[in-house]
Amino acid sequence: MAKIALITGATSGIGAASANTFAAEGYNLILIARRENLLDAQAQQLVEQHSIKVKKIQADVRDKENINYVLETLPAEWKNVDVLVNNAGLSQGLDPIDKGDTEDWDRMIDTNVKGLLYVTKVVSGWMVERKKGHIINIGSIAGKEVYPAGNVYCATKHAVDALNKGMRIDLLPHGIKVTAINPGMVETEFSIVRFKGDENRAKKVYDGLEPLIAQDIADAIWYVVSRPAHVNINDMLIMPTAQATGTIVKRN
Ligand code: NDP
Ligand code: 8X3
Repeated sequence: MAKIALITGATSGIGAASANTFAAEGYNLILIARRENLLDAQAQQLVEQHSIKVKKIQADVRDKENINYVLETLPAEWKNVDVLVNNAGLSQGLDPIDKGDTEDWDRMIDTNVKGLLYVTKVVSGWMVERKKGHIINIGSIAGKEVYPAGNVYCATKHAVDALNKGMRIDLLPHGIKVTAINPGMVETEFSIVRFKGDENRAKKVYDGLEPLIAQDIADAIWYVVSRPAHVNINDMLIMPTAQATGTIVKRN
């Protein structure tokens, strides 16, 4: 029987590339994101190209009641999730702490931390029942260090780092693998979202250097998922060659 991967934030960037990779490996997919048109187009492409099954869930991971409802009402066969990729996330704004917008802070904390928790609570419960599964948490270099004006985004990714460790301890008795994938700069919609649609400012982030692409991270996810049963990759930090730390980069 085909394995199942559930990917949050599947309509763009790392989540979309991961969906393609898992589909190419023959996984059936549960895809969660808010933009229904993108979800529809992506599901159609994956089904046509890879002859897999896709369950689309148009939902906001911040909506606790709805996330519980849409997951708990899935048909039983879709609850046999082998891999959960907690990827939905965002940065909003890049301001010093005294200038930050509290709505941006709420959006980041609610999505990157609470949304991840709401999905994990339900899906890890299914994994505990089956005594198997693998949870991949998408953290960041921002979860390993703090950079100027990164304050709240960095705090959310440090929380993901802590949760990744906590999940591994709690789920150890049940044989469930837990891995953090921590990327540096990946050119996706991330910077466009961070700068609220300002595409010029977003482009400048990657000026004069070669950033990672979403597929680089999807490849890393597939690497950790495809290790033998006795091997767990706890944590992976992946940077463009042109990036040494969160802020030190080499531009041509
Ligand atoms: P994108 O903006 O390209 O993709 C983000 C995805 O998350 C989209 O599919 C979006 O879909 C979804 N999403 C956002 N908010 C919600 C929500 N409330 N509910 C459901 N889905 C949501 O960015 P990336 O692919 O780069 O980001 C993916 C993850 O990688 C994030 O956690 C990010 O923090 C992390 N990361 C990114 C790095 C980078 O440089 N790009 C570096 C390090 C980590 P929709 O809008 O349809 O809901
Ligand atoms: C995204 C990478 O360096 O912009 O998590 O924080 S960074």
